[in-house]
Amino acid sequence: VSVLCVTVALMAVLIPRTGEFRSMFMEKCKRFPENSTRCKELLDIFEKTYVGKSPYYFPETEYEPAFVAAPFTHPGEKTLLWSDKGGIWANKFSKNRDCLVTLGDTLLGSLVDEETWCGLKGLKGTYTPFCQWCSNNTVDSFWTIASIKFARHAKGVVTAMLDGDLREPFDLNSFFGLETKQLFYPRVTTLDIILVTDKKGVCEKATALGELEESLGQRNVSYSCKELPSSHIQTCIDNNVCETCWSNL
Ligand code: N1C
Repeated sequence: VSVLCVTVALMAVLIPRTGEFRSMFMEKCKRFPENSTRCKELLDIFEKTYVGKSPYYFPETEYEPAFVAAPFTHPGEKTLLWSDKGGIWANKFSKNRDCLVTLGDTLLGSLVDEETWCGLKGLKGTYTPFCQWCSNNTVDSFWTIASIKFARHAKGVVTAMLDGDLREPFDLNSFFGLETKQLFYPRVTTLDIILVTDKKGVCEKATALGELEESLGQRNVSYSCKELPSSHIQTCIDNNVCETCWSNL
């Protein structure tokens, strides 16, 4: 690879994407009419978190002001967690109706869902291409603190949708794994696991689920697990059925 190519690639990577990031943030924010007058203020607070700083080894606590400015306002009883491809069904199930709420449905979560952002030490602006090259970066740190806070906001019976076609439907080291560790009795009474699959007996087979049940038990949180075909979930969405989609089974 010639020196020229490396230089061009490096320059492309170092071009700030501030304008794009700002317009995306403002556009998504305005989808929440109750907050539309505060979008610019929220954007300033969010940018202030990382602009001019290194993208890596980024402490989660830096995002605290953003969560103070845009705290979770949904009822904790409506919390819907997910992992991996379970997220596809969780998001379909929660979107555009007054039923359960995923982190991606909340104001802050939705603003940065599927986005990448970071700063560079001593430079202005928002960058995107290299933000996630190292661990504990601006993006991972955001999802870490957001997941912790979202799970701590949860109350009563909490639901989680997981991909039941995987041999292990989740990893304890995932964001979902981290969320489960924030569930404590009496604030949270039960974690209802919904395994999206056409198969039967997956609840009993997965080692990770056994470990989850045990860890919840240590915090006096009950555990339940059900296998549900995606066609059944789709029927519930089509007929505007909420938790009775599985609680009546
Ligand atoms: O590690 P995961 O997901 O199992 O965590 C999912 C879990 C959910 O319950 C959410 O509440 O953590 C929360 N969450 C998000 O809502 C979210 N939206 C987008 C965690 N991560 C989220 N993302 C991005 O997907 C983010 O960039 C992160 O790195 C991935 C996590 O996907 P996963 O491993 O399938």
